[in-house]
Amino acid sequence: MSTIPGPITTQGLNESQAQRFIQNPILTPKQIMPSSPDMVIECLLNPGAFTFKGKIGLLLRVAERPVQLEGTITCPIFDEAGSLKILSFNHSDPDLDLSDARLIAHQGITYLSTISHLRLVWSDDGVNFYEPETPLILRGKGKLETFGIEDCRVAFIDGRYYLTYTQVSENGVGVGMMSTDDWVTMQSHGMIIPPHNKDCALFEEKINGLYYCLHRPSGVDLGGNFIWLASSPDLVNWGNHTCIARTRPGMWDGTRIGAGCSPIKTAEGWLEIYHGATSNHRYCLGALLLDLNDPSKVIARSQTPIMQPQELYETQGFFGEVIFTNGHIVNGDQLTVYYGAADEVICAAQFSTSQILASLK
Ligand code: MAN
Repeated sequence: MSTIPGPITTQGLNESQAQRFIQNPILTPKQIMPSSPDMVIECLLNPGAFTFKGKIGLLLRVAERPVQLEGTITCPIFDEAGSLKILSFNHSDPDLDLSDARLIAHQGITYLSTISHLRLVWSDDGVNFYEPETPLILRGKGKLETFGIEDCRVAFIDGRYYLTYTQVSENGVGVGMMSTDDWVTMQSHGMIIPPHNKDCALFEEKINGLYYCLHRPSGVDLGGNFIWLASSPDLVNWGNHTCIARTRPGMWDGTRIGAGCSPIKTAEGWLEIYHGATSNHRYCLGALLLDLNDPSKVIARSQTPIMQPQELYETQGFFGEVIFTNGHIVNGDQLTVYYGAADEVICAAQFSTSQILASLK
């Protein structure tokens, strides 16, 4: 991997580990063109990250909605043929619940307040990003993506990039997969894990002859939002599912947890950066260490977060108190974590992998 020039960083007040980029936020909604003139980008968030031909690529999640008119709230959805439809609700409607900025709840049905697509940007230094001359825009397609696609992880396996992302529709939330080797032509592999599931991170090499992934089903009544492990002979058909980490009531990861991107192979085990949230939707980052030979064995787990919302761009925004990652770049001991802050802007922070490992002891 090529060495990317280091950004200037700043350390969080209560953290020994995260060195935030001084340039944060490195991308904001104003820096990207909406997908059509009648749409507004409300949020840029949760990018997948990878290296390709000496550059760093981010696959941004771009969340848009139509220009809002006073007195109404509108939400965009695709129909199965791929045309955009706009649903409109009156603010004075007593059946309307807008208490969560991410959702529009009406008469027992929940819609998303924005619709997301994925957009590719490149960088030579990991800090300044630009769109390619021919933009790569990946939109939801078909009946499983009518509410859009979100939070893409990028894994490099056997010389090919595999994108695992959240497919959202009235049918539920599941994991889709695409692959490419040139970032021009994409091959779709369809839904690889059915609803309700998201946060799917592929291991970048086989273990004992099988591919592995982390994923996050959501239990109904029993169970919860826990991290699971599965294996596969071909990256498409997944089995041997097992729950490897549950939420810890009362702690920073008490209500929901989910994998970041691909586990990092270290001498001590697979290091996975994951998000944990409280019932108040405060999202922090922590780490899990999994056995190299049997990743269903959890060797260690962060007692306290390795990074938590504290800068203004993390505590305030479209949905405040959120640090959410699904993309990082590893360069020796240096780990650059790209993340969505307050569900509105893109930021980055550097860590030392060995320091994270030491914090787990
Ligand atoms: C969800 C995720 C993210 C989002 C967080 C915080 O759990 O899927 O898309 O960033 O909530 O809103």
